[in-house]
Amino acid sequence: MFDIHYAPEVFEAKSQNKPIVALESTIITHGMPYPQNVETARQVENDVRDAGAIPATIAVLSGQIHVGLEDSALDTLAQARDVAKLSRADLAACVARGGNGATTVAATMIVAHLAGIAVFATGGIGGVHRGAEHSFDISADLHELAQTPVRGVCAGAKAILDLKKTFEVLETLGIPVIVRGQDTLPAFWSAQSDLPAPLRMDTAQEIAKAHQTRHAMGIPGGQLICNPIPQAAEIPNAELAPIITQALNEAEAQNITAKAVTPFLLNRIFELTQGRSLAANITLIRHNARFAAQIAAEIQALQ
Ligand code: PSU
Ligand code: MN
Repeated sequence: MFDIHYAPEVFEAKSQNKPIVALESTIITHGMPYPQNVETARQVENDVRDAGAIPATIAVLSGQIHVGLEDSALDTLAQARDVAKLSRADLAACVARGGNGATTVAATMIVAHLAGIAVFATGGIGGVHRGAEHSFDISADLHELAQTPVRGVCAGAKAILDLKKTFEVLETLGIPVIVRGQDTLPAFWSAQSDLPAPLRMDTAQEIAKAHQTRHAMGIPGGQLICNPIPQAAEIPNAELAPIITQALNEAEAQNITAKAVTPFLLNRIFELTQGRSLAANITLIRHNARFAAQIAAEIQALQ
């Protein structure tokens, strides 16, 4: 039906019980322009290695599920223009048809779980879009976190979303939202939002323990760890808010819907900030990768 192709270093890490961090690939194909996308993907993998774990970037290539992408596969993916954006709804169809696809947070979690990987890193998760009361646009990432036992490190939900509604839904779904080292939720490109942190923990060890306890109690689903962007790299909320509003208005005027919404907004904000949003995005994903590696190592140590 399907098989999983492991990159050699991931295969070895699995057999030696080394900590592994899964990485999504939609950020490469739909979240960043070429060549920054491929450069960032490699840097992020090296950040995971430097922090003591093995990176496993996940994608579907010619119908085969890849866990860990070798250089040539990553290059192909980063430059290809016909790569599908895969979430829970389309992952299996892409495999069945022999297609190429990049995995969102939701699909990355599904594959990570199949591969026995406990932790993933991303930039920002999907969530409840502004105006969701009309569009019903709520990312499948949220329901995935509720049911699949993989822990994710992000810099918050992307600030293009309705953050208040996003965190309400996370609470409704019973997903622990843990903020690292501060009492407010971060807002992706900004270190601070005006929303309180549902839970605060300051070390990877505490987070790993919370994970183990949930698992031991038989509570299904994952955990979301919000790791604020380092202050020096942030774009403050006040500065970004009018730009996000402009991008949202343009999306509405151009009738952008469904899967196209997030990539459209990220690209417009990149243009409107003259690339500053991309620089911030690169810093935060690298920061998340390092913390995810520490959490993966702590989980491994507890087992
Ligand atoms: N984080 C980024 N850039 C991205 C994404 C996350 O910094 O492009 C992707 C992730 O793959 C996430 C997806 O799962 O956007 C959410 O898309 P949607 O809102 O259509 O569910
Ligand atoms: Mn959506």
